[in-house]
Amino acid sequence: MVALVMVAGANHHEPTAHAQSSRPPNVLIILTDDQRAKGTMGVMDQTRSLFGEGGTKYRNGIATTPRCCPSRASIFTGKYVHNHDVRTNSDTPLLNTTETMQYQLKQAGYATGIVGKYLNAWRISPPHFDQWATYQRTGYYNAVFNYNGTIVDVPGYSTTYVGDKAADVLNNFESQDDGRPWFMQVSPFAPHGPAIPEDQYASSLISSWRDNPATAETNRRDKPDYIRSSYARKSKIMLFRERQLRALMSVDDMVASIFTELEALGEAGNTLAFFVSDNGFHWYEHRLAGKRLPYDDSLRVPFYVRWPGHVAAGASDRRIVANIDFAPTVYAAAGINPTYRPDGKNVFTSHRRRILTEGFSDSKKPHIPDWRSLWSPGAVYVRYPGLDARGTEYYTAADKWQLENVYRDGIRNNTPSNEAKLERLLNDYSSCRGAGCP
Ligand SMILES: [Ca+2]
Ligand SMILES: [Ca+2]
Ligand SMILES: [Ca+2]
Repeated sequence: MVALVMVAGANHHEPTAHAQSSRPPNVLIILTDDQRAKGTMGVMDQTRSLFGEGGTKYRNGIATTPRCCPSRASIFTGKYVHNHDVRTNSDTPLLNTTETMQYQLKQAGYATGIVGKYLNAWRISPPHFDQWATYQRTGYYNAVFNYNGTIVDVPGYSTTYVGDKAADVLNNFESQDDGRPWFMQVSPFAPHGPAIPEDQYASSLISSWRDNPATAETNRRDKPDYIRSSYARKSKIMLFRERQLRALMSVDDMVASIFTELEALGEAGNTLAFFVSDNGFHWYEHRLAGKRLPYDDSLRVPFYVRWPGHVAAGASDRRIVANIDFAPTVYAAAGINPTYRPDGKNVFTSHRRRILTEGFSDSKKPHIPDWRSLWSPGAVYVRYPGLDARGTEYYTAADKWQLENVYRDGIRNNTPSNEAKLERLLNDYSSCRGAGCP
């Protein structure tokens, strides 16, 4: 294995001697559940200090399919959903677990661990992990875990338990063989609904909500029928927002505790660490609550990368990056040639103009149809394979709140060549594989 030297984004600097001679890095992915990008990091001072000041913040981080298991399978594999086949939360048996980071890194000599959520509805021990403490039953208090094969009732707060077990697994790896690199995913259930805060944060002050143009959108006649017929109760979402933010306060403590442990073990320096969420969440934007939709509040996730000496500290990067990029980035950093071809790209070297996002219907919310979209910051083209063309959406770069779908009068009537080009790209990308993917 060889360590590559890479420098992210705006703050270009020369690689250090340490970087050039370093061993393959440990890899840590901290993955939250249903944490949207907008308005959630403000309660996470410690995480922003570690990852924002200590690493690079990607402002255009995307979940290519904004839903739990499809997105988590994309993180493990580096593939789009149309190539790993986990389209819904019940499709997890379809995952080929040898085409995952845990399998490929383990084969290359890494110790592998996972603490927290693996894949919903998965009730056996997670394959290709040496150590684990995974939710057998999710929840905030009184969750049930599978800790290295033993079922454990956890009456206390589960986010805290996840942090404690992450420290235990790290200590086990380091005491067994300090020279062996490890891969670990830490994935608390928070701030997924019901987002019950830890007792100490149950009445913590939350900054007051400020409406944005998308939450104030009253005219939705431009949008497809399934959107126009969906309504959320604003008062209910506002209370849920407060619970989510309070639940994130404990995640912030958990992140800090893991880095305290890494420092104590002397491992904080050569650890390539990511902080990300599996999907976004609407807080009343377009009068909607929840995820799974082709709009920015579903797609955008917090996205930070930290690797001292390799990744610029305190930098902000506007390139488009996504859940499918973790595996390719990790393989490059560890100097591993995987036995399969991921669809994503190395975040340190890629320069996309746009990305494919895709949603898949299922019986749980049958009113949400299949969709495919070309996404770039502000300009979005959405097609619904099962709906006629009247459902198509196009939002221009000038309409960053996605308030006025101009497909009918903007694209279709005025710029037919542009529409043909978008349609051709979307068709190509919807079945892309490996290097052919955007
Ligand atoms: Ca989720
Ligand atoms: Ca070590
Ligand atoms: Ca509108």
